[in-house]
Amino acid sequence: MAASPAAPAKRAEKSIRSRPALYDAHSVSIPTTSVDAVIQSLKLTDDQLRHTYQQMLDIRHFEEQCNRAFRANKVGGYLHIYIGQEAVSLGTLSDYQPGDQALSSYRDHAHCLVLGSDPGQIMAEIYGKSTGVSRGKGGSMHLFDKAHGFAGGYGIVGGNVPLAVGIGWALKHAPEYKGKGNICVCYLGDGSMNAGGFHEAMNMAQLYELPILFVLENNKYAMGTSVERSSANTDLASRVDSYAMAHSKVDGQDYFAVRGAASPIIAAMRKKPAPYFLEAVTYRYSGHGAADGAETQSTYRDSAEMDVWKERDPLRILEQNLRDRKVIDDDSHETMDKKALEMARAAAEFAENSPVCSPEELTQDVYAD
Ligand SMILES: Cc1ncc(C[n+]2csc(CCOP(=O)(O)OP(=O)(O)O)c2C)c(N)n1
Ligand SMILES: [Mg+2]
Repeated sequence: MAASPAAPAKRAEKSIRSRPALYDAHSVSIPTTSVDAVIQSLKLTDDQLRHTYQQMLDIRHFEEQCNRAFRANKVGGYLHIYIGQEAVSLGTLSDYQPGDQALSSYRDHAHCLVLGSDPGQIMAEIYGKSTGVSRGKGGSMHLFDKAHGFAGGYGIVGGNVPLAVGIGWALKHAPEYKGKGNICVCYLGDGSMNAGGFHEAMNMAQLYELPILFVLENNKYAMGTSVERSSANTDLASRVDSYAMAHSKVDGQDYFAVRGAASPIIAAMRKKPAPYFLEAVTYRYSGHGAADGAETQSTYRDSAEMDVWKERDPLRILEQNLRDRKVIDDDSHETMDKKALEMARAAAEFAENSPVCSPEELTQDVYAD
């Protein structure tokens, strides 16, 4: 008997309010992490932990500054804010070594900052100024900084994933990179997992055993479309089973959970190249883009859901962990917070005072016939 057409119709009618709740990170099965075990096994010193916290504060203040700049009409083009997801990039890039490469989607400011790009040059790029990391021609979505191992942010959803395969191949086989133990870290959103190129890339990465850590930043939405509305199998990491790729899931709000998972994977990958798929379950506190204003209300996320996730703010979780261990206190916290705010303001000032591209520069560094 032919399948009834009722099922797809019913699926299409499903209200966004009636979807199964993925309200908290624990509704998916994620192993809990012992912070002390991570600190001990990685031998993290108090100075290193303070540096990590400073980096997270830097990302938060930088993104807030971007938001203010956007509202003041300083930003040319799109702006996608990373607030809420900070622990993911930080936890997976803390083991960066020179020669490693990272690439991400258009939500790319944090990745570039963590890798050590100059905040002023990142902000200048976001403003579209010629002092920007891509000389003002890429904007917020297309940061690029070869010197710091950032192989780009990409505006085409999933477009960076096949590129990571090329980079992974070069790191494993090209004479100038081969044998150095370098890896590629490729960030992707849940929205890229149904694109054809994603599946081709997973297959090739595994087939050729390339040193690529794929980091899925599962913030549960692709613009206004939830994972439940777009994916037949919502256990996203498990989908790379089809390609025989190793995978796991972590709590993307907890720096120590992400770092505790990523560090041993990266260490193993440096010794013996092979890909790994790490799903970080996280949440963006802002709207999809700065223009959609969905921080406080939304047509696709209800406020109860947003409130639950804001309780699990990665910055507050890291702060509490470090206060509990007496690594930071009120005074040091205030000093670090001020430093981050000043960094973000100085970056904006640099961008503000930088020139736009001259007409001659517009045709430089672009392909022409
Ligand atoms: C190939 C392609 N299709 C559609 C779009 C439009 N688009 C821009 S962002 C986006 C959502 C992507 O969501 P996700 O991958 O989950 O990343 P997030 O924004 O959540 O970080 C879409 C569909 C695009 N940029 N590229
Ligand atoms: Mg998403």
